[in-house]
Amino acid sequence: MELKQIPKIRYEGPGSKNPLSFKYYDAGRLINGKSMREHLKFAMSYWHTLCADGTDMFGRGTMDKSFGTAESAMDLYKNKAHAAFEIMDKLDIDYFCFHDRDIAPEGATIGACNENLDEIVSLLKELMRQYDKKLLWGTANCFNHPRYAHGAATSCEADVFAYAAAQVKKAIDITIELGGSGYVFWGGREGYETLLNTNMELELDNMARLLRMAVEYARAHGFTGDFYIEPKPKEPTKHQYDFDAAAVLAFLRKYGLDKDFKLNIEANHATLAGHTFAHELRYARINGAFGSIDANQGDMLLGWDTDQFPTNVYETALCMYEVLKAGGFTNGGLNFDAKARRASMTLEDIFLSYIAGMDSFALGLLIAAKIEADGRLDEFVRERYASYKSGIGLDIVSGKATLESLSEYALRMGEVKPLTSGKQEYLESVLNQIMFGNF
Ligand code: XUL
Ligand code: CO
Repeated sequence: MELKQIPKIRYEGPGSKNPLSFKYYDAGRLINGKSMREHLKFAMSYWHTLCADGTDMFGRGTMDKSFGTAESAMDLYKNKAHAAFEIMDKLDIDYFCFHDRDIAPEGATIGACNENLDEIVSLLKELMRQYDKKLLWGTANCFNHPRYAHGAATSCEADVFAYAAAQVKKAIDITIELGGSGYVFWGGREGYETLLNTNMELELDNMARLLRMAVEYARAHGFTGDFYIEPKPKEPTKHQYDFDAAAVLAFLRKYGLDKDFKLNIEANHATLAGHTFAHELRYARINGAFGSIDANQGDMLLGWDTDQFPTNVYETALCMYEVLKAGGFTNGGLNFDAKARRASMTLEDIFLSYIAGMDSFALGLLIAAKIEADGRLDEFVRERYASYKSGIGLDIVSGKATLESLSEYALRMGEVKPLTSGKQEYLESVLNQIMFGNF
């Protein structure tokens, strides 16, 4: 099947058996007064959708991502650009995200890379206008090329740091040029394999230096969007510095960068760090750092970043619950940092995968709104901490209590036993009831 043969994907409802239709994602449907489109802010990842061809550690590509014939590398990337917008148009996805090296071929020098980028960026700008699409965020790929073997900002070689800085500058320029509402730093190879050869202190200081330079440059050149760090604990390096939301926030605070950065939370990165997706979102939210989401899922039986399209509705529901609690997205959105499996190799599979992901998030949103409307979970949590609303609890949270006053209070009390049940099983069954309702 060729791209032009794929129809526009439309909402047909849960009863439809047409694979090329949405069963739950109904863009205009209002949830709490806001359309599904506005709540979910779906974005297409350029790298997985237009570039990844199924290559893995044990085998070559299985997918044809050339999107037509091409005489030159530039023609190939122009084909990809046209295909990108046709895919977004057919899926009714409003946003996209890219790395500099996804959209244009590398040149022999950074100057040549930049020239290639300029040509493609003007094409993207035209296509964005024509199709009415927006850039959610841009980023620089400072991890693929062999020069980044020791990292980019954390490389032991200053020339590599300089090269990465040049790449980041250009990626910021094109993000601004295309009106992007965000700029992401995922720490590619910013980590280490062994402390035996690593000056961790210098590497972390340097990583902060590059981020500071990026913020200063972008703000001076009119970038008003959000900067994000995307935590990930491992892969490609054994120990990535941006391990998880907590580690990233501590890093940002140490270097005084916390006002400039929010977090881009990825589901599969959360689980690699030994957390749930919702944990990372909650951690970001309560620290005022919730920014954007890389929507995907991992495989609990595999220990790496499988970047699967999200279909686990428990996960999408608890994710959207956090998004609703955060008051929704501002500059961020739901970027499908996800790829079809190597054996799902047809062009149609791209669409089936996105439909699966978008429908799973539409369900997640519907369920999250139901959880809020039902109120039992919120009420349970409120009640669970009710002891802090009055008496000694209120003294503790208001700052009135001291170690001495609490000691006097405890001496008067005698033995203390827990009075309340955590009721985990009950709450899980409430969630099931909300999710599945009547059959
Ligand atoms: C890698 C990953 C990246 C970032 C952008 O695991 O998630 O694609 O999202 O660099
Ligand atoms: Co990602």
